[in-house]
Amino acid sequence: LGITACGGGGTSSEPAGGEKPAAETAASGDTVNVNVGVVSILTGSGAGYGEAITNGLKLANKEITEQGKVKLNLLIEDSAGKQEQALSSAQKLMNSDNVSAIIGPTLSTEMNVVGPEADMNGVPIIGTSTTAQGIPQIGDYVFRNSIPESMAIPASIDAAVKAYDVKKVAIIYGNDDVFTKSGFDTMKAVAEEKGLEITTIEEFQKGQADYNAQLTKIKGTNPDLILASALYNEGAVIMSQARKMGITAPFVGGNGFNSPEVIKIAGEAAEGLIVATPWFGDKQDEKVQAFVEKYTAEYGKAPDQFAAQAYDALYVLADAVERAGSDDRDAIRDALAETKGFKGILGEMSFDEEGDIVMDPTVLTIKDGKFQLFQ
Ligand code: 1QQ
Repeated sequence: LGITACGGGGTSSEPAGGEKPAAETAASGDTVNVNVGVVSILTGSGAGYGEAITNGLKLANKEITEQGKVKLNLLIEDSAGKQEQALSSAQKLMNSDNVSAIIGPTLSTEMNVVGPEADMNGVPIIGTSTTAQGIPQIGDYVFRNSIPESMAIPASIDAAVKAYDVKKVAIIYGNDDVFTKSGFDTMKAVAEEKGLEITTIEEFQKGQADYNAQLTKIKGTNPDLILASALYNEGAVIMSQARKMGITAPFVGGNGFNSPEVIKIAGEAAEGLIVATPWFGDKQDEKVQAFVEKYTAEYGKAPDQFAAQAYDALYVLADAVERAGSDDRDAIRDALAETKGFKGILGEMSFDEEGDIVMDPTVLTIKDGKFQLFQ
């Protein structure tokens, strides 16, 4: 894989002398005891993503601890969805808490600053929800188990074009976020590739409340389909305002729309939304249903894609830690890179040579207030 000694792993956080005493590495017998940092959105806009992610991680960790092969101590930090806070949280985890690996952060915008820092420090980091172009390519220590927009968007647009007579599309996207911009790039490229006419391209910013100007323009161009690249807060409001204005064209959304928060906020206006995701909670699969049951019993609501991806990610990490047989950052990174044919609740996944996920998405739609198979 051509791994260089870049950063070398933990130079700043290991005790002087390099090697940790065996007693610190082994909890009891040969159970490897590892500190795992988590950077997630726990407060503010986007906390719906972070809540699902941390719930998924905690549930997985409970089971992993019970199985007793490795012991992961989760140290959870709030990024509030902000780049600077994500970075300072990660620095604290790496430099003071001596973590062997990091799960998160939630947004690609955050990963764009945290990823290079983790890579420089030689700390393996797994994004469980980051879908922008270029995330695993940040460096050898950066992985993700979330399907990139570049794989999901073609699948959802393809399904929409097959189901409806689509010739003209309008695009709306957030121009101040790494993920929403990347999703837009893919949407535009796919539309062009398919020979669809792009009637208008509209932009918005995080936290915007009024989309009247953008939606009026979209309505005037009478598209057959609207492609939206947004996080759930903005995305849901865009859908409700569109329906209130009498826009009836179906929406295709990127990863930001894969949250039940969209249904909570937009209600009926969310009906008909088309997305692509590796997670389908009603899949007739023993492992999936067991997870749904356990999660629902624990948290009083069904898991979403973000919970499922986080749950699988912690198992992928636990598996790598077990194979590494130590808390050494480099050894864990190398074991992670060798993850092939891992069977989780999302299905079977592998990391490619860049640390990106290899897995096919499923196309879903919102029907009767619920994500269902789009067919
Ligand atoms: C990203 C995303 C967001 C929707 C994560 C919550 O996909 O920032 O990459």
